[in-house]
Amino acid sequence: MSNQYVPPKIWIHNNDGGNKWANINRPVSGATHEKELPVGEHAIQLYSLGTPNGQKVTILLEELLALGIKEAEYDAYLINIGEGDQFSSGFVAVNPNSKIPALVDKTTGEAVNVFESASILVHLAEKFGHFLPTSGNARTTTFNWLFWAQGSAPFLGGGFGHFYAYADEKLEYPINRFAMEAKRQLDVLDKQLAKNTYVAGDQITIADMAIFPWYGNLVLGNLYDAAEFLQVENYTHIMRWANMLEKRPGVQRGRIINRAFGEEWEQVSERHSAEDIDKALAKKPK
Ligand SMILES: N[C@@H](CCC(=O)N[C@@H](CS)C(=O)NCC(=O)O)C(=O)O
Repeated sequence: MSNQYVPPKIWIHNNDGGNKWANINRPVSGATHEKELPVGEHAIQLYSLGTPNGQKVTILLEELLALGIKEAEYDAYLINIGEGDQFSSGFVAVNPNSKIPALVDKTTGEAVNVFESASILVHLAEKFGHFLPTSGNARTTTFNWLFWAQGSAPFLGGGFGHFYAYADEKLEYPINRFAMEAKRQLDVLDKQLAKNTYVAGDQITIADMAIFPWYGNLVLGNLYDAAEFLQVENYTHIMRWANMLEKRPGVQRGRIINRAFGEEWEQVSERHSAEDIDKALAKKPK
């Protein structure tokens, strides 16, 4: 017990310890530097990164485009959070919370800033009239699972993923605590998917698009290299659902946009037209 951390009376920010994130995050909000955001030709401008939270939005946009909705065309610009792009004056003006994804929608003429991934999903689903039931139990169920994802995934990402995969020092207490919570969440989702084809029933909704990038990627082995550690193959209903979603062209396209990591072929750092993704997919190894 002698080397145990004893919190000081007053917490002081110290950015010389920890991993790369220690130098980026600060205990205050706001811009660190002046820089405008780039603006493309479409009415929808997305500023994001291909992390699970970013993938939610690009999967929805690509699913909308797959339905033939041309008004969902968009420009997607890379916000490299490892380089501090989320703290530029331009990004902070769109999202004062300095986290991707953020979107500017000018489809109605007047620009509206949209941030928080679930808010973006609801905004786009309502605007285009797809993937969110308009009334009744199906709408409430979709919201139940959408909000479940928003409340649960930070324990998987910021909790389990941070301590298991990112923290330099592997600490037993937080890894145990968050592995237990991650498995509990997987069990909750598995039971829901045992009774339903998609998360909120027999139709795909924005709840699937919010949950797949975290829990689908986790069981498919695309997140934290934790498939064995968490014994994800035991969640057979999530496996079935994740494999089904992974085959959708909208998901395959959406998951590689604004990537600054992963395989070289999948790094579509910016997206301005369907061609940007087509070119990357053509390079995908068979
Ligand atoms: N609740 C937010 C979470 C977004 C979020 O955590 N984004 C991360 C990347 S996945 C981020 O931008 N981190 C940058 C930082 O913390 O400085 C949402 O759903 O949009």
